[in-house]
Amino acid sequence: MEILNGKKLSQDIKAEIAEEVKLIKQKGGKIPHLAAVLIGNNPASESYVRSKVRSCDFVGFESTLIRKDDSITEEELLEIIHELNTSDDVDGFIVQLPLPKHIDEVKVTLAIDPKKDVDGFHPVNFGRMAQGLDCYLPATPFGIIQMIERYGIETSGKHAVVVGRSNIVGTPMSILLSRKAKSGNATVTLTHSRTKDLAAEVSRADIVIAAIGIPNFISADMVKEGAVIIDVGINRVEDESRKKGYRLVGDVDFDSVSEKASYITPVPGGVGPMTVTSLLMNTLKSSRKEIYG
Ligand code: BQF
Repeated sequence: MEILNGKKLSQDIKAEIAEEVKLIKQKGGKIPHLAAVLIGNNPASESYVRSKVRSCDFVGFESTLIRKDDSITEEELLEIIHELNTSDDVDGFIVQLPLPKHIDEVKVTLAIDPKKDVDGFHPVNFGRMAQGLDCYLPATPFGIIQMIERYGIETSGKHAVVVGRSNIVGTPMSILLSRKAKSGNATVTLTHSRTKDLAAEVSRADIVIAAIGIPNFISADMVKEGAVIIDVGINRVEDESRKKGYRLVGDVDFDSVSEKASYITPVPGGVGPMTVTSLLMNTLKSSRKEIYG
Protein backbone atom coordinates (compact mmCIF):
# COMPACT_ATOMS: atom_id res chain seq x y z
CA MET A 1 0.00 0.00 0.00
CA GLU A 2 1.24 3.47 -0.88
CA ILE A 3 -0.06 6.64 0.73
CA LEU A 4 -0.92 9.39 -1.75
CA ASN A 5 0.80 12.29 -0.04
CA GLY A 6 -1.23 15.34 -1.05
CA LYS A 7 0.62 17.60 1.32
CA LYS A 8 4.01 16.80 -0.21
CA LEU A 9 2.67 16.85 -3.78
CA SER A 10 0.97 20.19 -3.23
CA GLN A 11 4.25 21.61 -1.90
CA ASP A 12 6.06 20.36 -5.02
CA ILE A 13 3.46 21.98 -7.29
CA LYS A 14 3.57 25.22 -5.29
CA ALA A 15 7.37 25.27 -5.68
CA GLU A 16 6.88 24.92 -9.47
CA ILE A 17 4.36 27.76 -9.47
CA ALA A 18 6.74 29.93 -7.40
CA GLU A 19 9.44 29.36 -10.06
CA GLU A 20 7.03 30.51 -12.77
CA VAL A 21 6.13 33.61 -10.77
CA LYS A 22 9.84 34.37 -10.40
CA LEU A 23 10.22 34.25 -14.20
CA ILE A 24 7.17 36.49 -14.66
CA LYS A 25 8.68 38.99 -12.22
CA GLN A 26 12.06 38.88 -13.98
CA LYS A 27 10.34 39.67 -17.28
CA GLY A 28 8.42 42.52 -15.64
CA GLY A 29 5.09 40.80 -16.26
CA LYS A 30 1.92 41.16 -14.24
CA ILE A 31 1.93 39.21 -10.98
CA PRO A 32 -1.02 36.76 -10.76
CA HIS A 33 -3.69 38.08 -8.41
CA LEU A 34 -6.34 36.00 -6.64
CA ALA A 35 -9.18 37.60 -4.68
CA ALA A 36 -11.41 35.80 -2.17
CA VAL A 37 -14.75 36.94 -0.81
CA LEU A 38 -15.56 35.60 2.66
CA ILE A 39 -18.99 36.21 4.16
CA GLY A 40 -19.66 35.73 7.87
CA ASN A 41 -17.54 33.84 10.37
CA ASN A 42 -17.90 30.14 9.75
CA PRO A 43 -14.69 28.75 11.35
CA ALA A 44 -14.11 26.15 8.62
CA SER A 45 -14.54 28.77 5.86
CA GLU A 46 -12.18 31.12 7.69
CA SER A 47 -9.54 28.43 7.90
CA TYR A 48 -9.95 27.51 4.20
CA VAL A 49 -9.63 31.13 3.08
CA ARG A 50 -6.64 31.67 5.35
CA SER A 51 -4.85 28.70 3.81
CA LYS A 52 -5.63 30.05 0.32
CA VAL A 53 -4.17 33.47 1.17
CA ARG A 54 -1.10 31.85 2.78
CA SER A 55 -0.57 29.75 -0.34
CA CYS A 56 -0.72 32.89 -2.51
CA ASP A 57 1.97 34.48 -0.34
CA PHE A 58 4.10 31.35 -0.62
CA VAL A 59 4.10 31.27 -4.44
CA GLY A 60 4.41 35.05 -4.79
CA PHE A 61 0.89 35.79 -5.99
CA GLU A 62 -0.93 38.91 -4.98
CA SER A 63 -4.08 38.23 -2.99
CA THR A 64 -7.01 40.27 -1.77
CA LEU A 65 -9.38 39.14 0.94
CA ILE A 66 -12.78 40.83 1.02
CA ARG A 67 -14.53 40.09 4.30
CA LYS A 68 -18.17 40.98 4.87
CA ASP A 69 -20.61 40.46 7.69
CA ASP A 70 -23.42 37.88 7.56
CA SER A 71 -25.83 40.78 7.22
CA ILE A 72 -24.67 41.62 3.67
CA THR A 73 -27.52 41.57 1.14
CA GLU A 74 -27.48 39.50 -2.03
CA GLU A 75 -27.51 42.73 -4.01
CA GLU A 76 -24.42 44.03 -2.21
CA LEU A 77 -22.58 40.78 -2.84
CA LEU A 78 -23.53 40.88 -6.53
CA GLU A 79 -22.09 44.42 -6.67
CA ILE A 80 -18.77 43.18 -5.22
CA ILE A 81 -18.73 40.41 -7.82
CA HIS A 82 -19.33 42.96 -10.56
CA GLU A 83 -16.36 45.00 -9.37
CA LEU A 84 -14.12 41.93 -9.31
CA ASN A 85 -15.37 40.89 -12.77
CA THR A 86 -14.37 44.27 -14.21
CA SER A 87 -11.14 44.82 -12.26
CA ASP A 88 -8.08 44.94 -14.53
CA ASP A 89 -5.88 43.81 -11.67
CA VAL A 90 -7.69 40.71 -10.37
CA ASP A 91 -7.03 37.62 -12.53
CA GLY A 92 -9.40 35.32 -10.70
CA PHE A 93 -11.60 35.23 -7.63
CA ILE A 94 -13.63 32.92 -5.46
CA VAL A 95 -16.68 33.42 -3.28
CA GLN A 96 -16.13 31.07 -0.35
CA LEU A 97 -19.00 28.61 0.14
CA PRO A 98 -21.28 27.99 1.94
CA LEU A 99 -23.12 31.33 1.85
CA PRO A 100 -25.69 32.53 4.42
CA LYS A 101 -29.20 31.17 3.77
CA HIS A 102 -30.59 34.47 2.49
CA ILE A 103 -28.13 34.50 -0.42
CA ASP A 104 -28.75 32.34 -3.49
CA GLU A 105 -25.56 30.41 -4.31
CA VAL A 106 -26.73 29.68 -7.85
CA LYS A 107 -27.32 33.37 -8.55
CA VAL A 108 -23.91 34.24 -7.13
CA THR A 109 -22.16 31.54 -9.18
CA LEU A 110 -23.89 32.72 -12.36
CA ALA A 111 -22.76 36.30 -11.69
CA ILE A 112 -19.05 35.40 -11.78
CA ASP A 113 -17.42 36.03 -15.15
CA PRO A 114 -16.39 32.56 -16.45
CA LYS A 115 -12.95 33.94 -17.32
CA LYS A 116 -12.31 34.78 -13.65
CA ASP A 117 -14.09 31.71 -12.28
CA VAL A 118 -10.99 29.99 -10.88
CA ASP A 119 -13.17 27.70 -8.74
CA GLY A 120 -14.62 26.35 -12.00
CA PHE A 121 -18.19 26.42 -10.65
CA HIS A 122 -19.84 28.50 -13.41
CA PRO A 123 -21.99 26.42 -15.81
CA VAL A 124 -19.91 27.73 -18.74
CA ASN A 125 -16.78 26.15 -17.25
CA PHE A 126 -18.73 23.05 -16.23
CA GLY A 127 -20.12 22.71 -19.76
CA ARG A 128 -16.70 23.20 -21.32
CA MET A 129 -15.31 20.54 -18.99
CA ALA A 130 -18.08 18.12 -19.96
CA GLN A 131 -17.25 18.64 -23.66
CA GLY A 132 -13.49 18.31 -23.12
CA LEU A 133 -12.79 21.96 -23.94
CA ASP A 134 -10.14 24.07 -22.22
CA CYS A 135 -11.63 25.44 -18.98
CA TYR A 136 -11.06 26.03 -15.28
CA LEU A 137 -11.59 22.65 -13.68
CA PRO A 138 -13.28 22.68 -10.27
CA ALA A 139 -10.51 22.74 -7.68
CA THR A 140 -11.11 19.43 -5.89
CA PRO A 141 -11.54 17.26 -9.01
CA PHE A 142 -8.55 19.04 -10.60
CA GLY A 143 -6.49 18.23 -7.50
CA ILE A 144 -7.53 14.57 -7.60
CA ILE A 145 -6.66 14.32 -11.32
CA GLN A 146 -3.24 15.90 -10.61
CA MET A 147 -2.65 13.35 -7.88
CA ILE A 148 -3.63 10.41 -10.10
CA GLU A 149 -1.38 11.68 -12.91
CA ARG A 150 1.67 12.43 -10.82
CA TYR A 151 1.56 9.10 -9.02
CA GLY A 152 1.22 7.36 -12.41
CA ILE A 153 -2.04 5.63 -11.51
CA GLU A 154 -3.68 3.97 -14.51
CA THR A 155 -7.33 4.87 -15.04
CA SER A 156 -7.85 3.64 -18.62
CA GLY A 157 -10.16 0.63 -18.71
CA LYS A 158 -10.55 0.65 -14.93
CA HIS A 159 -13.86 0.69 -13.11
CA ALA A 160 -14.22 3.84 -11.03
CA VAL A 161 -17.01 4.22 -8.51
CA VAL A 162 -17.79 7.76 -7.38
CA VAL A 163 -19.80 8.05 -4.16
CA GLY A 164 -21.68 11.35 -3.96
CA ARG A 165 -23.12 13.44 -6.82
CA SER A 166 -22.46 17.05 -5.79
CA ASN A 167 -21.93 19.72 -8.46
CA ILE A 168 -18.43 20.46 -7.21
CA VAL A 169 -16.98 17.01 -6.57
CA GLY A 170 -18.91 13.83 -7.44
CA THR A 171 -20.52 14.84 -10.72
CA PRO A 172 -17.46 16.57 -12.27
CA MET A 173 -15.22 13.72 -11.07
CA SER A 174 -17.44 11.18 -12.86
CA ILE A 175 -17.15 13.24 -16.06
CA LEU A 176 -13.37 13.66 -15.84
CA LEU A 177 -12.68 9.98 -15.19
CA SER A 178 -14.81 8.92 -18.15
CA ARG A 179 -13.38 11.51 -20.60
CA LYS A 180 -11.28 10.45 -23.57
CA ALA A 181 -8.16 12.02 -22.07
CA LYS A 182 -5.20 11.50 -19.79
CA SER A 183 -6.45 10.22 -16.41
CA GLY A 184 -9.74 9.34 -18.11
CA ASN A 185 -11.04 6.39 -20.12
CA ALA A 186 -12.39 4.73 -16.99
CA THR A 187 -15.81 3.09 -16.82
CA VAL A 188 -17.62 5.12 -14.19
CA THR A 189 -20.47 4.39 -11.83
CA LEU A 190 -21.86 7.45 -10.04
CA THR A 191 -23.57 6.44 -6.81
CA HIS A 192 -25.66 8.50 -4.39
CA SER A 193 -28.21 8.36 -1.56
CA ARG A 194 -30.76 6.51 -3.72
CA THR A 195 -28.34 3.83 -4.89
CA LYS A 196 -29.90 0.44 -4.04
CA ASP A 197 -26.84 -1.50 -2.90
CA LEU A 198 -23.96 0.89 -2.41
CA ALA A 199 -21.65 -1.69 -0.82
CA ALA A 200 -22.07 -3.96 -3.86
CA GLU A 201 -21.21 -1.09 -6.24
CA VAL A 202 -18.14 0.00 -4.26
CA SER A 203 -16.88 -3.58 -3.97
CA ARG A 204 -16.59 -3.76 -7.79
CA ALA A 205 -14.40 -0.62 -7.98
CA ASP A 206 -10.75 -0.49 -9.03
CA ILE A 207 -10.88 3.20 -8.06
CA VAL A 208 -13.14 4.64 -5.33
CA ILE A 209 -13.81 8.37 -5.03
CA ALA A 210 -15.50 8.93 -1.64
CA ALA A 211 -17.29 12.28 -1.43
CA ILE A 212 -20.23 11.62 0.87
CA GLY A 213 -19.57 13.75 3.92
CA ILE A 214 -20.05 11.00 6.51
CA PRO A 215 -17.07 10.13 8.75
CA ASN A 216 -15.57 6.65 8.15
CA PHE A 217 -18.50 5.68 5.88
CA ILE A 218 -16.45 3.42 3.57
CA SER A 219 -15.36 0.32 5.49
CA ALA A 220 -12.86 -2.40 4.56
CA ASP A 221 -15.56 -4.98 3.83
CA MET A 222 -16.88 -2.73 1.03
CA VAL A 223 -13.64 -2.46 -0.95
CA LYS A 224 -11.84 -4.79 -3.33
CA GLU A 225 -8.28 -5.94 -2.60
CA GLY A 226 -5.85 -3.61 -4.42
CA ALA A 227 -8.32 -0.77 -5.03
CA VAL A 228 -7.20 2.87 -5.29
CA ILE A 229 -8.98 4.89 -2.58
CA ILE A 230 -9.45 8.66 -2.90
CA ASP A 231 -11.00 10.16 0.23
CA VAL A 232 -12.55 13.60 -0.33
CA GLY A 233 -14.24 13.78 3.08
CA ILE A 234 -13.23 16.47 5.56
CA ASN A 235 -15.34 15.84 8.64
CA ARG A 236 -14.77 17.51 11.98
CA VAL A 237 -15.29 15.08 14.84
CA GLU A 238 -15.11 16.04 18.50
CA ASP A 239 -11.81 15.15 20.14
CA GLU A 240 -11.11 16.47 23.62
CA SER A 241 -7.46 15.41 23.39
CA ARG A 242 -6.81 18.00 20.62
CA LYS A 243 -6.26 21.62 21.47
CA LYS A 244 -8.84 22.69 18.90
CA GLY A 245 -11.35 20.26 20.42
CA TYR A 246 -11.81 18.34 17.17
CA ARG A 247 -9.88 16.37 14.56
CA LEU A 248 -10.44 15.82 10.84
CA VAL A 249 -11.55 12.43 9.58
CA GLY A 250 -12.34 11.33 6.05
CA ASP A 251 -15.27 9.45 4.54
CA VAL A 252 -13.08 6.33 4.53
CA ASP A 253 -12.19 4.21 7.55
CA PHE A 254 -8.46 4.66 6.90
CA ASP A 255 -7.09 2.10 9.37
CA SER A 256 -9.00 -0.87 7.99
CA VAL A 257 -9.28 0.18 4.32
CA SER A 258 -5.55 0.96 4.01
CA GLU A 259 -4.81 -2.74 4.60
CA LYS A 260 -6.63 -3.66 1.37
CA ALA A 261 -5.85 -0.63 -0.81
CA SER A 262 -3.02 -0.31 -3.33
CA TYR A 263 -3.07 3.49 -2.94
CA ILE A 264 -4.98 5.59 -0.42
CA THR A 265 -5.22 9.30 0.43
CA PRO A 266 -4.99 10.28 4.11
CA VAL A 267 -7.14 12.90 5.86
CA PRO A 268 -5.74 15.42 6.58
CA GLY A 269 -2.93 15.80 4.07
CA GLY A 270 -4.54 14.08 1.07
CA VAL A 271 -7.04 15.69 -1.29
CA GLY A 272 -7.46 18.87 0.82
CA PRO A 273 -4.07 20.47 0.13
CA MET A 274 -4.40 19.55 -3.58
CA THR A 275 -7.68 21.50 -3.72
CA VAL A 276 -5.92 24.67 -2.61
CA THR A 277 -3.03 24.15 -5.06
CA SER A 278 -5.50 23.68 -7.94
CA LEU A 279 -6.90 27.10 -7.22
CA LEU A 280 -3.40 28.55 -7.64
CA MET A 281 -2.94 26.63 -10.90
CA ASN A 282 -6.22 28.04 -12.21
CA THR A 283 -5.20 31.56 -11.17
CA LEU A 284 -1.87 31.20 -13.00
CA LYS A 285 -3.76 29.94 -16.05
CA SER A 286 -6.09 32.92 -15.87
CA SER A 287 -3.20 35.40 -15.60
CA ARG A 288 -1.81 33.89 -18.81
CA LYS A 289 -5.18 34.48 -20.51
CA GLU A 290 -5.02 31.06 -22.14
CA ILE A 291 -8.72 30.30 -22.37
CA TYR A 292 -10.97 33.26 -22.97
CA GLY A 293 -8.52 35.65 -24.68
C1 BQF B 1 -5.93 18.85 4.70
C2 BQF B 1 -14.10 22.69 1.55
C3 BQF B 1 -16.14 21.56 2.13
C4 BQF B 1 -16.87 22.70 1.90
C5 BQF B 1 -16.24 23.87 1.47
C6 BQF B 1 -5.97 21.04 3.52
C7 BQF B 1 -8.05 22.14 3.01
C8 BQF B 1 -8.72 21.15 3.70
C9 BQF B 1 -8.03 20.09 4.25
C10 BQF B 1 -8.79 23.27 2.38
C11 BQF B 1 -12.64 22.75 1.39
C12 BQF B 1 -11.79 21.58 1.66
C13 BQF B 1 -12.05 23.95 1.01
C14 BQF B 1 -6.66 20.04 4.17
C15 BQF B 1 -10.56 24.14 0.89
C16 BQF B 1 -10.37 21.74 1.16
O1 BQF B 1 -4.75 18.94 5.06
O2 BQF B 1 -6.52 17.76 4.70
C17 BQF B 1 -6.66 22.09 2.94
O3 BQF B 1 -8.43 24.40 2.63
N1 BQF B 1 -9.85 23.05 1.51
C18 BQF B 1 -12.90 25.07 0.76
O4 BQF B 1 -12.42 26.15 0.44
O5 BQF B 1 -14.22 24.97 0.90
C19 BQF B 1 -14.85 23.84 1.31
C20 BQF B 1 -14.76 21.54 1.97
